[in-house]
Amino acid sequence: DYRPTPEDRFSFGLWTVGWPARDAFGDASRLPLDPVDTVHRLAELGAYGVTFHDDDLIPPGSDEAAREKAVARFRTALDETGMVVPMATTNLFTHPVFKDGAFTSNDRGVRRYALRKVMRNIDLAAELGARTYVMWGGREGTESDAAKNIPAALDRFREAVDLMCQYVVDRGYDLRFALEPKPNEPRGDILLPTVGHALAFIAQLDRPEMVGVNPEVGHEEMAGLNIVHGVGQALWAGKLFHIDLNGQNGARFDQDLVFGHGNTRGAFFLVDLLEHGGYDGPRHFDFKPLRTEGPRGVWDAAAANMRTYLILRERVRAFRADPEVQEALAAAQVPELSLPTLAPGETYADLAADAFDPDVAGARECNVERLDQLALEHLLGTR
Ligand code: 3MF
Ligand code: MG
Ligand code: MG
Ligand code: MG
Repeated sequence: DYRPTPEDRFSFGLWTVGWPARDAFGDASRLPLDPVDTVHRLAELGAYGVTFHDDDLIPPGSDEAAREKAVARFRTALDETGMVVPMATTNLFTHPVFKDGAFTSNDRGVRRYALRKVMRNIDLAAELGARTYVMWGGREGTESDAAKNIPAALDRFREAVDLMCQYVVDRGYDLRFALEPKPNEPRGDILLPTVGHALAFIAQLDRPEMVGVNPEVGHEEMAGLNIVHGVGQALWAGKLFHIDLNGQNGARFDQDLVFGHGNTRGAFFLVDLLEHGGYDGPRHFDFKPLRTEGPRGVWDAAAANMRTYLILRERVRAFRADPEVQEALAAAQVPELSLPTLAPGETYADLAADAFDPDVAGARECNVERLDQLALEHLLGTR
């Protein structure tokens, strides 16, 4: 009956259901939520975890006493519900101080302030048991390339990530970082725009083993890219530390729809990859309930993310178990790709002995259409 349980490891950001639906053209259409209520509601719905930006939990400008009170209330809610905090992150984008970037602001004082803000929230993340710390550089970018030296910005980005890794090591925290790529919005162009850019950046760090990626479905699709390929390459590189699931309809503004609302076929193949590709981390939803919705719609949407994931999980399992699919996969030579191109003991010199007719191979049928229709029919629930 698609009822989520903590074993499914579904998590939500406080900022998702808590989004008051203020956008670039309109005022808030909903009231803000109390994080404590959010933890209780999410637990009732079957989630296991909740994530936050520092400012989601501790309203900016809070004094020490208000900060401690907010954290204590949140901790009590976690204890009462058994909810965990698998991930935390920093808001380095709302306050105007970050308008030209945080780690990559041209202003050195801003960069130093951003690092202090991150370190402070890393302490809280570790205290609350988080194992992943996400870095989304929403303001690290440009509208005018006259105003930013990109290689210098990447030097500063690397300096910041290296420093934060050093901080975690020095403190002895059991925490890894996950960079979240996004091509644009709020900046015209954002640094580390795709999973591929982020993976290449990680290779340049002092401690690459401590840093992975947090791909978001909608972010890759905004760039016109295939999220299954991005997540597949992250998994292949051992870098899928976390994931932001949501829905998006192609290359346009960041929609943050419910998971599966948008590119549903992509969602089907993504669940197949997550379930069968060796990812065992949280299934984290980073979505926004539609601005049209009130309190009922907000929780309908939260539940819909998990229900859709579970439906798709059932569908991909049925797809894999279907004997006709097995046969169609074989007919499309899908298992053959897992065989190394050279046999054990062979060298490239052995290739010369092959009797191979490219014209015959060129004329072979790849049998993709039947397989793809079987996938679609499983997705549509007709098989
Ligand atoms: C923006 C995002 C961010 C990140 C978050 C870190 C506000 O498009 O996706 O959400 O996910 O900052 O997890
Ligand atoms: Mg996003
Ligand atoms: Mg998004
Ligand atoms: Mg996100």
